[in-house]
Amino acid sequence: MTTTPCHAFLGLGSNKGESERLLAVARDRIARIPQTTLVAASSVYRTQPQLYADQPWFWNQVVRVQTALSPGELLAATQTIEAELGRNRRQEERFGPRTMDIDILMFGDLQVQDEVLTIPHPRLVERAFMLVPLLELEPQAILPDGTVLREALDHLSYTWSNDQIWQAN
Ligand code: PH2
Ligand code: MG
Ligand code: MG
Repeated sequence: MTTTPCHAFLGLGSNKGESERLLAVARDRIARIPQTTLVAASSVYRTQPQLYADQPWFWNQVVRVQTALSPGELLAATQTIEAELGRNRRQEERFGPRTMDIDILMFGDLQVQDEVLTIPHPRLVERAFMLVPLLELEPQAILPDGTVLREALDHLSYTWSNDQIWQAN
């Protein structure tokens, strides 16, 4: 299925292997996804692990793409890149260390909920490590349900501080 070109935000995360290099490779592969253009990339952030604390700090970044793919096609392409960068979902723990995680955070104004995909990302509003880089690219970002992401981040401010998430470059 093809749709009118749509702006989507992808969240990248790595805390296993050569994370900084893996982020660069992931960006390069994302730029080569068919019918898809890499439009912008946020700074790279070093972030304290959330949900499962006993693991190395992450490297996180958000990129904006323009794509004519459907959400399912974009997901398949990003999962191929994760696998090429050494990710093996069967061997890893949920929320645990990974070489590369690529999450679709937003996809235009689309809301998707099926067995494989939920858009916007269901935990985006709880995750400063995604909100901070996303807001760097799109300070006025609003979810399809009207949630103002700047306000969502402000509500989180009691659970994270600048020493838990900081810009690496
Ligand atoms: N990803 C997770 C779990 N926890 N913590 C940080 N700081 N960054 C992540 O990308 C991350 C996490 C599961 O996807
Ligand atoms: Mg993921
Ligand atoms: Mg994730």
